[in-house]
Amino acid sequence: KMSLRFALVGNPNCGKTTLFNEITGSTQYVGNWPGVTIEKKEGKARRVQEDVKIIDLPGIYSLSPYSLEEIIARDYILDEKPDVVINIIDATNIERNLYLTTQLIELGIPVVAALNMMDAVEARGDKIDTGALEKGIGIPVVPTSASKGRGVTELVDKAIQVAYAAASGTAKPQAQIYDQEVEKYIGNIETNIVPSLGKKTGNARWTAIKLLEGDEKVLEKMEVPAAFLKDIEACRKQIESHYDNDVETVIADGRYKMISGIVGKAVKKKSGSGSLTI
Ligand code: GDP
Ligand code: K
Ligand code: MG
Repeated sequence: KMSLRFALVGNPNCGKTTLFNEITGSTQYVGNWPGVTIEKKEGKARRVQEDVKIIDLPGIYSLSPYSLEEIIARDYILDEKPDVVINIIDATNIERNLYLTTQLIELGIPVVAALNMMDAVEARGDKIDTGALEKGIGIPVVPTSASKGRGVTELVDKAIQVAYAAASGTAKPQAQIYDQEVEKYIGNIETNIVPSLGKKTGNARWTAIKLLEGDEKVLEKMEVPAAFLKDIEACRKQIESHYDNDVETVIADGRYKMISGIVGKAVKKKSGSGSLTI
């Protein structure tokens, strides 16, 4: 029997608090994140044999370091290393919500998705093929309706399974989701620069992507030497001239392209209710 820690991550209004309450019941306590007035909630999972602590991270749309909420969530995941991140996806807004999912997966930590608000999807007459979604994003997906208490036990059980699998070292290699041109530079930085950096943060691939994106927090944290900064800048210039666009946009477009491919396969909207009708 292990002591586990799961972090809840999702866009604002995806049902995170409802799910947190449903999982933890009356065991929760509320404080603040150090130095800021953003609420931090923790609790223990009910109805499970294992000792599972649940942390509610701030609602965010992305893991870029532009808002306090994003920085808190990202730093918690990188520095405190929860055993599993439970990513809550608002199924009625799946395409937008999956943007954060692609970034969480990139961190290389165990992630389980809660496909929440499935009752609302069903009420509209839409269908989501969970299997196709799992295959597309490469992580387990559990349908839930937090406000109706549905799927919550299954979700926590799945997260426990994933935690055990991760502890036994059966993690899969990450999918390459960007164009060959972009992957070439990611691979280059991952192999030639990341291993030589004194400090470590995240996994090597994630760090390489962040360096390529010019993520200031990561550049700062890693204390990247000037010679490497020059090499990274050269990679950025190559990408920018190849795509005639800035690197951040090229990388974001890679994520959007992957997401729309997955959504096209997994979501069937009721006839007449949208452009995704198949
Ligand atoms: P948070 O901002 O992510 O913490 O979201 P909340 O838990 O506050 O939920 C936002 C709204 O969605 C509230 O009105 C909830 O009652 C509602 N909600 C949460 N989960 C579900 C669900 O599974 N189905 C439906 N229909 N509504 C939900
Ligand atoms: K809310
Ligand atoms: Mg909330």
